[in-house]
Amino acid sequence: MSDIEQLVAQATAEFAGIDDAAALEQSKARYLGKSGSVTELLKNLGKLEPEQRKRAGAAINSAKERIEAALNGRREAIRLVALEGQLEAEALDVTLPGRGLPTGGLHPVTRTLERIEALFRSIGFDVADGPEIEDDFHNFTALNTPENHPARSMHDTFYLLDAPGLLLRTHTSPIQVRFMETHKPPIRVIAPGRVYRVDSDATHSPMFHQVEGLWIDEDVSFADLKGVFTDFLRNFFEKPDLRTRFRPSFFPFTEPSAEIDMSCVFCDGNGCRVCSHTGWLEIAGSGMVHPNVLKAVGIDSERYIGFAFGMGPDRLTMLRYGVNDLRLFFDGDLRFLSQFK
Ligand code: 2NM
Repeated sequence: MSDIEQLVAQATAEFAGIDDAAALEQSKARYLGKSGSVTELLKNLGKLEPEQRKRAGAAINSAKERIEAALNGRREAIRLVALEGQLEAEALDVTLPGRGLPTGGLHPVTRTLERIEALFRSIGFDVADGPEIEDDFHNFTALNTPENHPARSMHDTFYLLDAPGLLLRTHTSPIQVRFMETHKPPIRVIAPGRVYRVDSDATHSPMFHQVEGLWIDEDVSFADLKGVFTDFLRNFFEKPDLRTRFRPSFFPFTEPSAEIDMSCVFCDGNGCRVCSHTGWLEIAGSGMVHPNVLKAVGIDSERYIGFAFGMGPDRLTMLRYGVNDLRLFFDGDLRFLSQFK
């Protein structure tokens, strides 16, 4: 074999044994680089006779071409191996199920409030709100609850240390008071919101929710109260056969006053653990608005009369969803809250 053919064989064998791109380029330089073996041969052509130069030139060029072909073949092979490796390393299983986007949801008590609002709006009630920091007049005095009344005691009411005369509202009645101050009868309004009392145990939170309702006109009766509230409960719990009973009670702002019980939504009134085997659940307070309340807001108590009620949407939410601990609503634990999405 001539020197040139040996060079081709050597280069081809050398390339074949390399599987690294950088090493291959170094190897290429030994044959085709500035001072590579093939380049050296070409440089020496000038020393030959024209006839010889022609033949040797053709042989060297042929060798160069074959070495380049071997080089390019090897380059391509190395590139393909690298590509295979990369594809394998970056493989995606497009058949895996998606992880989903974490979406928020409304708090269960918010859902109850919105449900109550929608039901009362459907029978013509307005929905009002007001400040959570109130003054004595709107939280107590206007509601026929005088200066020395026990409900005003430090035990029940959060007073603001730096603002004498201001307190955290203990019920949403001050919303009703403000509404009556600014609207003329007929008045139909519900007042949902947060209220605050110094009280904290398994069944009492220092912050809880209330929804109060008020209907004032010339001829609103206790029978209207019974009809409106019973109808509301039947719609809220989606139980057309739900029954109510009204027991005599006392509130400073209503006369007469009544506690409202409903037939137990778990046993339909037959008696179970939830209703302490009585068949009844206490669900709201109510009554005919006291004339002193109407007088305090400038409504003619000889001409106008009406009913009011107050209920706890936190408890309504517990009953509707079967939750047995009030504190779950205010702990902010997503394992609990995300069950209501
Ligand atoms: C209750 C029970 C009975 C009530 C009274 C008023 C107002 F402002 F008209 F006087 N609003 N809500 C009321 C009456 C609230 O909660 C247990």
